[in-house]
Amino acid sequence: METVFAQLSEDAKDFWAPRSVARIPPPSPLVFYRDYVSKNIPVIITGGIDHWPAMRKWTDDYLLQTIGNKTVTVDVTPSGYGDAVLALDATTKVFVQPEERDVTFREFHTLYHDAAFDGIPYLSHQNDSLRDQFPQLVGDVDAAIGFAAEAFGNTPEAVNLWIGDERAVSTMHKDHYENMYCVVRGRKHFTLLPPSDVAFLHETTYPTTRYVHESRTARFDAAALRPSTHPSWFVHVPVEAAESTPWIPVDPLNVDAAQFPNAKHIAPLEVVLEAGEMLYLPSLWYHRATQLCDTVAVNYWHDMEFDAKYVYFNFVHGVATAAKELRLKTHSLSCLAPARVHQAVAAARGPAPRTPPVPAESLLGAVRSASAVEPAWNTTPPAPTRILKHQLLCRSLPPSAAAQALAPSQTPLCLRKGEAPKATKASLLALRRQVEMRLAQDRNEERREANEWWWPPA
Ligand SMILES: O=C(O)CCC(=O)C(=O)O
Repeated sequence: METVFAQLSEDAKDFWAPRSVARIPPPSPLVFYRDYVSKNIPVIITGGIDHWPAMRKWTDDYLLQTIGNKTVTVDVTPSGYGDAVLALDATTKVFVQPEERDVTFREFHTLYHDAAFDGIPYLSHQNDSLRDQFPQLVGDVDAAIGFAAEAFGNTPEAVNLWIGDERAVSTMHKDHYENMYCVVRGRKHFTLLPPSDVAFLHETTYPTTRYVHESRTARFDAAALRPSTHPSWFVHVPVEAAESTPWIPVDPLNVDAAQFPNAKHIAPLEVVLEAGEMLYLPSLWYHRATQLCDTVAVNYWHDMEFDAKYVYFNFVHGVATAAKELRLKTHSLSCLAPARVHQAVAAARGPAPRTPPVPAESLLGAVRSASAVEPAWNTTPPAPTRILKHQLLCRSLPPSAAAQALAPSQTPLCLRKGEAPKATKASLLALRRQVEMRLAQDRNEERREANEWWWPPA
């Protein structure tokens, strides 16, 4: 299997993914679409945001004066690595999110410059943070990058503000967004890998946890707090309704070859984005990001097109996951940690006794009502394909009682990347799979042809 993935990676390098990221002046929408978006290739655009008032205005003094008293959400971590895989002990790894603190921008500024502060603050809230938390600054940047919005065929779904320095790192991950990332001040460093490298990144699903500083533990159940490797920081591991997050444990800049042998095939692209430049970071590309100094940036996330690349990526992702599971199953039991032995024994025993099948009709009903409810992210009713797309990506769970009853442990909503969307996606896909299985069992061709049930009723 490894040779097949290695061949895919070679082919990607030979025929598609560039060996370096080009710099171009602002293109026309047509050229941008033809040469980059449709090919899913990153590019840096120079001179595209020189006209932004932000380029002149966004000094510390101006920001303090304009938004100093505004409440902002700051991500704080002991190590600078928020949204990252963390080893709690020799056998337990978790996906850890940063502690979120609501403070005034002035307080953030003080913490950020305070060498004695016990933590690394990064203003990286996402969730449309520029438009949502900083309306006073919105007029200082363009509402969208014109040529890009036209090429993508939509307006930005989120516009985010990022303020941090070289201490903060966003670890390797991918997004279902087309991303236009603009540096206003400072320098940003990106490490990029094409989606075709998915099999080399050892994606694994980890329990979802969050950092908690010792000064803020009072609101948590002590039994759910685990010590972290930083003496004054804990990790909150929820006991009930635990969620899990698939994430990449490989750091492309510091590969642990013993733990992650497949990562030897990666050849990351490294990009330094200077002030005034913007990176087109194509959807599904894996990326790690940090700052090389004090940096202020704004990015625009646009819905991606769910076309052939999405379908092929899902297939390769699925094959990579299956190959990993197969490798685990065939691995000698004596080499496995106790939990794995447990899993392997359970797998060897085969599936649990069948429970009576849920009638296809009630599953169909659940899916229909899940599809029919308009999601809450937009006041304009989205077109049916948009609903389907969002359900598949699960940025918002249709608040259908039926869907929730079938997936009781999953929490609705979440704009934040890497959180509940995955869980919701899993629940909808699981529903769909169950329905498809029942339909196949029934061999009811008529019902099969009426496959539109997956689409919301007109
Ligand atoms: O700037 C960062 O720290 C992360 C950016 C990122 O992951 C994104 O825009 O998708």
